[in-house]
Amino acid sequence: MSLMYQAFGFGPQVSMVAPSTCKLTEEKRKQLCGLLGNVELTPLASSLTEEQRKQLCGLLGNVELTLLYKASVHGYQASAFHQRCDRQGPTLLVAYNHSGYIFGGYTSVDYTQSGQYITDEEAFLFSFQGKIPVCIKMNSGYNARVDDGGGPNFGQQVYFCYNNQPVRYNTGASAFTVNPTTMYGNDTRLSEFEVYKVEQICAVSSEEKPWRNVLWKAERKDKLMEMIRNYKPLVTSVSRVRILMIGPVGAGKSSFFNSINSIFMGRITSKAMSGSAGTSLTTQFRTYPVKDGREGKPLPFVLCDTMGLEEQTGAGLDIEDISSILQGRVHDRYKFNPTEPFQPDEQKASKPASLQEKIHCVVYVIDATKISLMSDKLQEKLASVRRKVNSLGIAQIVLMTKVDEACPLVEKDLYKIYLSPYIKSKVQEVSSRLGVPVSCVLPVKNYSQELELELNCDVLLLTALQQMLNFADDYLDDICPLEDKPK
Ligand SMILES: Nc1nc2c(ncn2[C@@H]2O[C@H](COP(=O)(O)OP(=O)(O)O)[C@@H](O)[C@H]2O)c(=O)[nH]1
Ligand SMILES: [Mg+2]
Repeated sequence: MSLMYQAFGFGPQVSMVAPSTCKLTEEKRKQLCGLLGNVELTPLASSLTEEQRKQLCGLLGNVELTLLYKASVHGYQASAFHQRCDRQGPTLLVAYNHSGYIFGGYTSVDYTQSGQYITDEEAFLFSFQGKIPVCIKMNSGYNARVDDGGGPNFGQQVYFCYNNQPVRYNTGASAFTVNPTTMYGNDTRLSEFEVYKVEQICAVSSEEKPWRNVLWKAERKDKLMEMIRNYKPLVTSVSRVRILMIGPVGAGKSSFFNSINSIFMGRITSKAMSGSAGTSLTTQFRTYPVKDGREGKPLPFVLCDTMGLEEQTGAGLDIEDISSILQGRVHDRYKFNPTEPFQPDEQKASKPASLQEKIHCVVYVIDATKISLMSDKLQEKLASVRRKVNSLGIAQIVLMTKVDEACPLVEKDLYKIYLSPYIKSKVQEVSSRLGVPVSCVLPVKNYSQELELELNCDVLLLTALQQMLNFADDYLDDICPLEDKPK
């Protein structure tokens, strides 16, 4: 981070970009003050810790933050803000309140007091939830802000320095889906407010090395599709491996199936109903085979879609239902009753299901934007599912969806996913919350609003699917070590 020096006694700010600790000797400092007259140089110090700064930079890519304005030094007046922050390019605002919340927002467009409405698709709000900033993207079709002489605002909804007051929240506006309690503990009294200039660093630094290697090429996509087409489950009695997707409502289970189906169909499809209803939209147990193109053969896997895992007991999928599914007792289109667990058919229950009908790989589908907000109840429910799956020895993977919504850098360029320290921290967080190794967490972006396939999206989704097939093989190998293996 650069250090800015504030020259008291002078009108304009005297800024000297220097390393984050002051390296001026006392003698040099005196010499410089001599050039400026009777002034004192005090460094404008950031209130962010090094860790918080890194986390925020992680949301923005390879950037440098330079502190332009600090309310405790320059005053809470909108005019003081504009004097230092107008025409500075992209800026990041960071507010600190008396309840200990750190929150703010980013805009990629200059402040100029033009009086215009500003569209800025890159704008977002954030709030630290524990050590990690959670990003709140702007809802589509809204203006990011009005560029007037007042204090900075986001969607005319969250205002900083409003009427020279620390912060104000306007409940009438809806550009951002903000919960003031989660975002800042409903406490509008700021203890500090800072604005940073955000500059991209062009030089390739050592941090530019991806933390996982992916070949973002059409050949790689073709190769993955070929490997999946030609895959044969390790045990001959199983013709297609069954992959069960489990996760909260809205995590992207149905969308994952739709995305994989789209890739093999060569166009966007939406066979499984997906949507954003609050409670489970999928209430049936569905097993979805995927065909290799319109007239093609069925591929060697079946994706099983369940209704959501809701945190309350008596709602959503129950642990007993999951156990029945894992053991292959639930048929396609079985309609779950959230208040009553699955009742097996008497006759069928007497003979155990064949290995072909059982689940061979369990995929926990988790929304990357919700990890930090995961309730203890949901975490406990997932832990009990995991205990059950563990006891049956079934392979498990975490599919971390919505990486585009979680990180603006990734939204812009999906291929930067493994350069994003933010996504890396999310992968680590979900790994520790669910108790699965980091290597078993696969971040993806499902197709959600696109009309055409995108290469990078496909590569990521196919890599995840291929890993599921590998894991299913490990399970089959483990339970049938002596069975006939296909050549
Ligand atoms: N931006 C984005 N949206 C997604 C992604 N995956 C799912 N969605 C959206 O999230 C919502 C819920 O998805 P859905 O598949 O119905 O979740 P389910 O309840 O787990 O089956 C839908 O509006 C999807 O379009 C993703 O990776 N990125
Ligand atoms: Mg669904």
